[in-house]
Amino acid sequence: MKIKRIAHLGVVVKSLDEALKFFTGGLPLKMTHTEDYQGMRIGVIPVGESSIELLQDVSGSSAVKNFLEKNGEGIHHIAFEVDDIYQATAELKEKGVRLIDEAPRPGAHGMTIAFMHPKATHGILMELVQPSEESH
Ligand code: CMX
Repeated sequence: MKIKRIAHLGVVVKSLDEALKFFTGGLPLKMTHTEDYQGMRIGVIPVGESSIELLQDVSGSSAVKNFLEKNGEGIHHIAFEVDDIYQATAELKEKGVRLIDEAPRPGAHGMTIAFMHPKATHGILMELVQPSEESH
């Protein structure tokens, strides 16, 4: 498995609009696009070769809802870009690393993704991503 870069840091926020006042008003950054994905509103803010992915729950039952209730706003996950996500998940499985997604699945922004379980990664939710031609 080859990890190429940190693709993004996922940050859970209560309100994307409110958070942008700091991330693009306070910091000299720009949001390049938003996407509605599985009950979340996601805002992507490039930072060099990586980005910050702001995640707002809009459905009341998304994957970030529990996290926000338990922990409040903050860093939710770190995503690594790999060159071959099928090979990467197979390798991790073989090494006994607990995966949330045993098989890679379609994620936001046209990426193929797979999450490892935070109990297997020293308390950090980690995602593997592999961009496709349509990814942004
Ligand atoms: N970072 C670190 N630990 C986390 C965590 C996170 N983001 N989310 C949950 N945990 C920990 C909890 O603290 C809990 O630990 P304890 O048992 O010690 O209390 C344990 O993991 C289980 O958490 P939970 O709240 O009981 O269970 P959830 O129903 O919230 O499920 C998880 C947690 C990680 C399995 C689930 O959120 C998941 O499947 N996540 C993957 C998908 C995802 O997060 N998508 C959102 C990002 C958008 C995208 O897809 O890019």
